[in-house]
Amino acid sequence: MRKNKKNIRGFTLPEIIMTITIGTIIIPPIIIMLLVALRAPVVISGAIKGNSLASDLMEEILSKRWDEASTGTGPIADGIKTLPVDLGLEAGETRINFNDIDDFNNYSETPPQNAQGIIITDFSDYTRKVEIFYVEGGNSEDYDTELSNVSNFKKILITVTGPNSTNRLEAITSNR
Ligand SMILES: [Ca+2]
Repeated sequence: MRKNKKNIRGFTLPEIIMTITIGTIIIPPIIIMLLVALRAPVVISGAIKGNSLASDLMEEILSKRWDEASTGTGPIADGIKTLPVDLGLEAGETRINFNDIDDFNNYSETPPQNAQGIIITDFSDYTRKVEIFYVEGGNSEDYDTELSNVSNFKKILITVTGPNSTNRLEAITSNR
């Protein structure tokens, strides 16, 4: 019996050589590109770092009581609120024992520290500054004008300055 060789079709030598040649040219650059992509460090922009530093500090500040005189049982009366000229830390207080929001007024740190006063690594060229002041708030919705008298609203303004970025974060807190 004779096999019909016409139906048995393999690759010719020129086809094999052509395939190997094309593979040799195309595949190495693709592998190199993949390796470079996998080894490339993740670059986080200065603005994102600044935003993260601002958010962290805002969270810490908001966790404090509204005023030195606040007891956690509700709003306090005007007569015992910290006067605008006295907004800031009380005698003997340092960062690790700040206990109310306005202790952070005029606070500045370079490099940034965490709530325990420990320097946050990788942010040595960043500065965080905080301003706290009374605003009208409420129905007036004036959250930008600094008042010279007490009110039921304090504004927190955080500015983070980095080598190539500036981030500002604001919040309003009410007498609680
Ligand atoms: Ca305090």
